[in-house]
Amino acid sequence: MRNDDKTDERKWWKHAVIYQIYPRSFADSNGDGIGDLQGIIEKLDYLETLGIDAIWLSPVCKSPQDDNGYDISDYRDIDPMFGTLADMEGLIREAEKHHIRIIMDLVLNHSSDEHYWFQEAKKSRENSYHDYYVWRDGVEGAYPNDMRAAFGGSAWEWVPEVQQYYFHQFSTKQPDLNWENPKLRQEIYDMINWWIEKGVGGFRLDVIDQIAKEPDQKITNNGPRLHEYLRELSKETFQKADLVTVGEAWGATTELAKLYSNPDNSELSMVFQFEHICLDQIEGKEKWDLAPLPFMKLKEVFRRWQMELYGKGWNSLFWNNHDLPRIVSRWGNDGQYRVESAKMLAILLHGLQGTPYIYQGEELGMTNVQYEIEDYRDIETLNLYQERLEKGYSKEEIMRSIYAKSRDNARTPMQWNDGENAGFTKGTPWLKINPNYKEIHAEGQIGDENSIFSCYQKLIWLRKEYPVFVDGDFRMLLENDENVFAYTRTNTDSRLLVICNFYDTTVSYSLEEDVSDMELLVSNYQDADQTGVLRPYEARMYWKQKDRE
Ligand code: TEU
Ligand code: CA
Repeated sequence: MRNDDKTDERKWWKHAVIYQIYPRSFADSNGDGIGDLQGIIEKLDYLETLGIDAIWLSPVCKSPQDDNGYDISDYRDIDPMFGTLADMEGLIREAEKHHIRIIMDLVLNHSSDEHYWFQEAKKSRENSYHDYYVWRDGVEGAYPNDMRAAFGGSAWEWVPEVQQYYFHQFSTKQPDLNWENPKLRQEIYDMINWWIEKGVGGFRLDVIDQIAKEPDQKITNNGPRLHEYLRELSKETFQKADLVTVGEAWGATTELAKLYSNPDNSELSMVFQFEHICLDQIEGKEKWDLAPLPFMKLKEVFRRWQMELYGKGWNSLFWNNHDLPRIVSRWGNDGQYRVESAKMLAILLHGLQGTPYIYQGEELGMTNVQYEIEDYRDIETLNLYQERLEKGYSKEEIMRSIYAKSRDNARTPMQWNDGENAGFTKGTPWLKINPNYKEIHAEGQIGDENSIFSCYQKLIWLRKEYPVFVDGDFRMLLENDENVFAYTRTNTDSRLLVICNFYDTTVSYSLEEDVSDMELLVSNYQDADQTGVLRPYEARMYWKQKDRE
C-alpha cells in the first residue's frame, strides 16, 4: 500500500464502512414504540454480520425532541426516551466487543431553547449566558432583517424579557449558538473531551458550516471565521485521539472540502457534501420543487469530487441519511427492479474512493412511503405542508413533493421481520411502519446470497480485502454514455473496474478495457458473463492484478 505523508492510508476510517442509526426508528427494547439504546445493543450481532466498522448514532442526548433530538437540552446526558448514560456507556463497551466504534452526532450550531444556557440567556442582557446566543435589538413586530429559518418562518424570535430577538436558522426551539464567544467555545470543547474520555470513536458534526454565521450580512454558511473555529475545535479536542470526524456541509465545494479534510488533520476527516443530492430539484428553488435527475450532471459531479480530492482530501460516500428519501425509490426502481437497482446503486457507490456510509434499512432496499398527511411526524414536512397550502398550492401537488422528499421516508421503523410491527416494537410505533414490511425485512435477507443485504456484506468485505478501494486513483469511462456509469480505480499493482446501467432498459456499450482476464468480484445478475450488454440496472465490479509496465 502506498504511504507517503500526503495520503496517509493507514488511518482506520479510510478502510471503514460506517452505518448510520436513527435511534428512534431502529429497535425498541421496551415496547414504548420508540427505538432505544438497549434496542441497538440487541442488534449488534446483526451489525457485526453485516461487517460495518462504526455506527454514526443520530442524537441521543437529552432533548425536548422538537426536531427529533437535533435540539439538545443537555449535551452530557442521554434522553430518557433512549435510556440512560449507563446504557450509552454500555453501548460503547458492547459495540467494541463487536469491533464497532460509536460515532456521536454533535449539534453545535444551536441548542434547544430548553438548555440551561438559553434559559439563563433569556433572563436579562446582563446574564453571563446571554452572549452564548445571537441577539439583535429591534422593535417588536419589526424583525432585524428578512432572513428565513430552514423550517419556515422568520429566523428571528422576540423575547420580551430582554427586548431583543434571538437568531435561529432552524426551528424557534433551536436558538443558534454564538461561536464568537470564546467562553461558549471552551464549554463545547470541554463537553467533547468528556465524550472522548468515554471512548467514542468519533463525531458527526451537524450543519458545521453554519456555525460562523454573520446574520447582519445575511451569511449563514461558510462565514469568514469558519475554518479558524474548526482548526481551534480540532486542536482542542479531536486531535487528542484517533477519531473519525465528519462535518455536515451543505455549502461545501471541492475547494472547501480540501480545507475541511486536509490530510494534515488540522480540521476534520471528511465532510458530507450534497452536490449530487441536490440535482433532482429545480435549480435555485427548494428540494420540494421536483425535477428529473440529470444523469450526465450526476456523473460529472462524482467525477469532479473523485478527481479533485484525490491525495488532497477525503470523500464521504452516501446516498441516504435521515433527512433524505430512500435511494431505491429516488434514483433506482422500487417496483419490478427493486433488488437489481438497490444493488446497482450500492456497487456504484462502494467502488469509489472515500468512506462509505450506509443508512439503516438501505442494506435491505427499504423504500419511500406514501401516507396521509396526518401520519407524518417530521417538523419540516408538517411546516412545509401548511406553508404551501397558505401559498395556494394544491394538496395533490404538495403531497407529490412530500412523497418524493419528506424526511419521514427515511424515518419509518426498521423492518426486522414479517411479524407484528415488523419486529420493531411490541407497542405502537411512533411513526407508521412501511406497509411493505411483509416482503422487505432483514430476516428474509440474511444468509440469502442473492439478497441486497448479502450484496452490501460483500462490498464491505471487499473494501477490507483489496487496498485498491482505498488508494486507487479514479478514472471515468464512457463519459458521454447517457445510461452507463463506468469507472476504474487503479493503484500500483491492481485495477478495479465498475460498470453500471443506471436505467431500466437493456443497453449496449463498448469498453477498451478487456474484462476477459478480470475477476468478477460482485454483480447483481446471477449469470454475469455477457459483455457489451447490460440488462436493466445491471452492475458489475471486476478486478485484476495489473500488468507490469
Ligand atoms: O440538517 C441540516 C439541514 O440543513 C436540513 O435542514 C436539511 O436542509 C433538510 O433536512 C433537508 O431536507 C441537519 C440534520 O441532519 C437535520 O436532521 C436537522 O433537522 C438539522 O440539521 C437541524 O439540526
Ligand atoms: Ca423504547
